[in-house]
This record gives sequence, C-alpha cells and structure tokens, in this order.
Amino acid sequence: MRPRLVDWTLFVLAGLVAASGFGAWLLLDAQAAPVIAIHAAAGLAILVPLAWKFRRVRPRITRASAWDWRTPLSLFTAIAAIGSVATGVFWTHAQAPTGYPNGMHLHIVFGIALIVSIVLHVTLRFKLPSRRDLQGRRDALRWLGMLGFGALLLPAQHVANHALNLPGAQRRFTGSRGAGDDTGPAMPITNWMFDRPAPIDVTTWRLTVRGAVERPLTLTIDDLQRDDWTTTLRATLDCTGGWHSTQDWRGVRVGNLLDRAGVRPAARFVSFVSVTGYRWSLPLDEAREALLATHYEDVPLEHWHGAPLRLVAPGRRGFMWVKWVGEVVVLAEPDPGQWIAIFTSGLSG
Ligand SMILES: Nc1nc2c(c(=O)[nH]1)N[C@H]1C(S)=C(S)[C@@H](COP(=O)(O)O)O[C@H]1N2
Ligand SMILES: [Mo]
Repeated sequence: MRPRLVDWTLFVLAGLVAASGFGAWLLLDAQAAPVIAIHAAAGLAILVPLAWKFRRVRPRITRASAWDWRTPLSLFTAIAAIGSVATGVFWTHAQAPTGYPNGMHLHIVFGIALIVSIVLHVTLRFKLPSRRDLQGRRDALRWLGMLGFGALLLPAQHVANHALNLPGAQRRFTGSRGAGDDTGPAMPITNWMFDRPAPIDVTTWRLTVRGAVERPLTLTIDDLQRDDWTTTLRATLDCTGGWHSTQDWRGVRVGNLLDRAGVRPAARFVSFVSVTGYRWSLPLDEAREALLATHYEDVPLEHWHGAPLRLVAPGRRGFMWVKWVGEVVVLAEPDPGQWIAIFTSGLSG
C-alpha cells in the first residue's frame, strides 16, 4: 500500500476520534451513544494502519544517521497515539481507581497531546492525496481489508469482556462505572476545577430568576420547598471522570419557576449560575424539564453535593449539573462565556 494512503487513513481516523471524543461530552445521552461507539471503534481501528506505519518508518528511527530535527516530533506523536489508545482501553476495561486524577484524565491529556502533535506533524509533512494513491485492485483490497480488520477490534473486545466477565462488561455506554445508586449523601463528590465554596447560609441565600422574563423572582429556600411546588425525578449523574450514580431527586421543576416568572418570546436558553461563578446553560425546552433539587433520597443535599440547590439535568454529563445554584438567567442567545467560567470559577474568592 502507498504510504500516503496509510497516512491519510490515519489522519482521517484521528480526526474522527477527536471529534467524537468531544461530542461524547456535549451531546445528550441518546445522541451520545452512537458517537461514543464510533469513538471506541475508530480508536481501536486506528491501531492497524498505525502498526503498518510503524513498520514502514522503523528504519528512520533505529538508524541514527536517518534522524533529522523532525524525528523527535514524530516520536512524540507516536507516544501520544499509543498512550491515547492504551489509556482509553485501560480506563474503560480495567478496574482502575476512580480518584483524581484517574485514567480518564490521562486519556484526555494524551488525546490533547495527540491532536497538537498531529497538527504539527501534518503541517511539516503535508502531501495532498492523489488518485494514484488508490490505484490498482490489490492496493484497494488491502486498504479495505485493513479497515475491515480494524472495525472488528471493538466487537472482539466486547465479546472478550462478556466471555471473561471483565470489568468493562459492566460499564455504562459512556465508559463510566457504577458508583452505587440511591445512596444520597454517600454519592461520590466531584468538583471540576477550583470550586471549594464555604457552606452556604440558607437564611441569607436567595435564588433569583432573571433575564428574559416578565417578572424577575427572588425566592427563599422555604419557597422552593413548598409541597405544591416540588416534584421528584429519578436521574443518573454520569461524570466525565468516569462514574455514574442514580438518585431520586426532589425539588422544583425549572419549567414551574419559568412559568411563574413569565418567559419572554425572545428566550432561547436558560443559564444556571453557581454562587462560585461556575455556570452552564440548556436550551429552553430542555431546561423546563430539568430540576432544581434541594433533596436526594428524601434527605437534604449535603454541602459538597451543592446545598442548598443544584441542577439535575437528565441525560446530560455531570459537569453540567451546576451545584450551589444562586441564579437562573433566561437568555436570548447562547452563552460561550460558560466555557471559560467552568475552568476559572472558584479562583476569585
Ligand atoms: N458549581 C459547580 N458545580 C459543579 C461542579 C463544580 O466544580 N462546581 N462539578 C461538576 C461535575 S464535573 C460533576 S461530575 C458534578 C458532580 O456532582 P457531585 O459532586 O454532587 O457528585 O457536579 C458538577 N457541578
Ligand atoms: Mo464531572
């Protein structure tokens, strides 16, 4: 097979893996499932052209006389590629500890290193593909064989997981492992970056509902616990860091609050802002179905789980379940600044 064909196959597969890796975080569960499957399948399939490429470039590495200034970068790319696949497989299939940092964090670090090094690698060695690269039936068949063999790796892994009852067989489709259900306060605690707020004094705490609404609201904790306001919702928190837990949450449906405040026609998103500055938004219709919870499993939330009020966003990854909510802001536009807020909140007092 022509080297350039193998290189382009690697490049396209790597792009697919990177894009699906980000999609896995951001999409709703139902949409994320096939994207995560593509991520895993393409991530394993890439091993086949990678092995091919390593065989080809081995003399350029093993013979010192063949080294040039680009060789270290190529080695770095190779290490990042192997590290990405190895940490991905390890994290989703082994019984690794869920602490911080864990296998998922390593996977993200290797993945980002890989994206950076591929961009550099391609900039330095770029060659456009041409039709000649896929000429000849034998080459085309070999190429298809390579892809086909790669595509079988994930199903083979699944069969092995179930036959040998490996830990990977018990994982949720996101790769997260169960951390116990209906456990209330014993649920794991995860803070994304720097949020370490002091416990909130509920006698002075207020929830404000503002933005594109007719009647802004200021509510006390007692308002939010009135029997005729509250409902329960069973939902699964699935942290990107690799664990999941299902609880019965109790609180006020966001749609209920929005109806009381009267949403203006321009409204499109609802942002949930923590007292720490952390914030995330959901599209209006989805936000209506979310819950602002004061309780789990019939007990009040514990401080580190976001007391007095946290967002429960069914079907969304855990990092969107804003804790210590102080404001609900109805928006007419998306909020790109939330991407900065989740990385910097907690740093300013
Ligand atoms: N304000 C705030 N909310 C937050 C976070 C945070 O760091 N700050 N971490 C998020 C992440 S990454 C997860 S997985 C869940 C974890 O919730 P728990 O600690 O109650 O299990 O909270 C989310 N809400
Ligand atoms: Mo998380």
